[in-house]
Amino acid sequence: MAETILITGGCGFIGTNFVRHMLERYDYNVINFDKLTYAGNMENLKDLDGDGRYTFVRGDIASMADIERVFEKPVDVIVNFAAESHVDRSILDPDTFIRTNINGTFNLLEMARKTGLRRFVQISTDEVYGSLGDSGAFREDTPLSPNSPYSASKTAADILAMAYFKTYGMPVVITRCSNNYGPYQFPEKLIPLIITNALADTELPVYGDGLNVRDWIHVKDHCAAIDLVVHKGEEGNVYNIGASNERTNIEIVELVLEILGKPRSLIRYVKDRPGHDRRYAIDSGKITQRLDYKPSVNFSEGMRDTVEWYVKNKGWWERIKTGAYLDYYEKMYGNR
Ligand code: NAD
Ligand code: TDX
Repeated sequence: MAETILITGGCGFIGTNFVRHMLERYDYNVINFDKLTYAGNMENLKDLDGDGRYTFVRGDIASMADIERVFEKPVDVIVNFAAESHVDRSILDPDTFIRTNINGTFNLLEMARKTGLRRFVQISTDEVYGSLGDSGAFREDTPLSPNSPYSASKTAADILAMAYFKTYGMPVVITRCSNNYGPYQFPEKLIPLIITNALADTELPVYGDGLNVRDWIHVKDHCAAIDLVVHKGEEGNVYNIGASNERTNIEIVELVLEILGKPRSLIRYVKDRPGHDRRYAIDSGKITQRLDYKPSVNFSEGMRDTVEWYVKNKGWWERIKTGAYLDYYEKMYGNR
């Protein structure tokens, strides 16, 4: 009988791409468990209606009653994407980050401890390592040093998950990936925000001096790496995931402008993010050597495809940008 994989947060950016990745390649029964916060969008997976291997359950990982409902049938593998994921929102309102990212992960670990399962994959982030200077890259043994309420909550979840491996022998594996880009990313994040603002000929807000560095990976490569970890990762291990594409933020903004043929005059330097991490860079040596990981998307091609996706799927982001998102945008950027 096919195994059941519980994917939490499957209506978000990476979860959507991962649900598709798994159904295209395997025969798992996939349960997508999602609270449908502002960031969750059922429209992303509408075409899976009618696929007998796919079930959507609306639920909150911070509610044990909701989790119990989904565990009425055995679950073999959990991949926990569900999280509040935006650093700026964590600065405005940290509450939900603690609730979902820490208490939610705790609930899933507790349920998995009671029922037993084959694998628990905790999707973490490179932000748990803090910020780098001009050189070097994060390795799995780099000390954890988070700087935002978001990254602190993700760090707490990682430490808890690893404690469940050490104390209860739970089959936990953790992944820490760098900044993702690609289709279905919510337009509050740098790349889709810049693309959609540029398409609408509105200002492109760049924090501080625009020289903070992020290390970009296409979401497809991230999903392929998680697939490797689900099937071949070793219990009790952390795997960093990246694709060696370090860019300053201003380089990213200029690249989007060039692809779209829009003017540099749209750029507006605004007040910096408090506690803004200067540079991230990921050393993916461990997953490359041990699990044969190799990213496949060339950065400039991946960026062109991503811009094209937002051009072709205007309706998807326009619906988002006209709803409650407008209030957030005003609160966030109104007086910067
Ligand atoms: P996202 O914000 O696009 O999606 C999050 C999803 O989780 C949404 O569908 C939302 O409805 C759901 N969710 C939120 N709270 C929930 C709750 N309490 N119960 C159930 N569902 C809930 O996020 P994303 O960018 O797809 O990130 C997914 C995961 O990957 C997160 O854990 C994030 O920390 C991690 N990550 C993201 C990146 C990145 O660049 N986006 C990089 C590294 C790691
Ligand atoms: O309007 C903006 N202007 C700007 O200059 C926004 C939204 C961002 N920025 C800068 C801040 C960062 O240096 O761009 C960079 C990227 O910002 P985000 O897209 O908000 O991503 P980041 O803060 O790096 O975090 C992301 O990567 C790690 C994800 O949102 C996290 O979920 C993931 O863990």
